[in-house]
Amino acid sequence: MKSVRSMMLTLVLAGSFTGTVFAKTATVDIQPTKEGSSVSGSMRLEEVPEGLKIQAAVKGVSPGLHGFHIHENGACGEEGKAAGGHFNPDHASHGFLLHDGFSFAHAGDLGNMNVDADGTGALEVTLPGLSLSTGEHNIAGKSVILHEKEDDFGQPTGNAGGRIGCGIITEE
Ligand SMILES: [Cu+2]
Repeated sequence: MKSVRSMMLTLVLAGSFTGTVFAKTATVDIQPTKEGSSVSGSMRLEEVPEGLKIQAAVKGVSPGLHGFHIHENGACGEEGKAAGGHFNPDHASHGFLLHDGFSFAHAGDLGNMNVDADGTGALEVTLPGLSLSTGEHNIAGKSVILHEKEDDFGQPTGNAGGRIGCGIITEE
């Protein structure tokens, strides 16, 4: 009995150790979609036990709320249109993922980035269920889009207008 117990303890310890060492991370370099635009930013993503931790910061953006989403294609061309629609593997309607979950929001519906009078904005959120490694909610290689206008959560995509910033989620 004693040896079985110690073996189980070893397995548990090995599991948590592995989880710590191999927690996946990714970064995004947010670039302007149009020449002459001052928009820039970065984002860091990290798998944590509660989900996927996202830390984003932008600058050179007009003050106010700007829709901020994960889009389905890992591409930023054509003024951001190449990124395609919102990442939406569940074929859900548009919403706010943190509040509405995968059944009532696109998996890419991060909501809005609030930009201050000095043109900078930051967002930090942990989203349960998103991943950089496995399952249908894996967002590695997808794109991040910063929109011209506020996401008002209207259908079908939040009326956030043009795409002013874009970057690709790149695993480290
Ligand atoms: Cu979008």
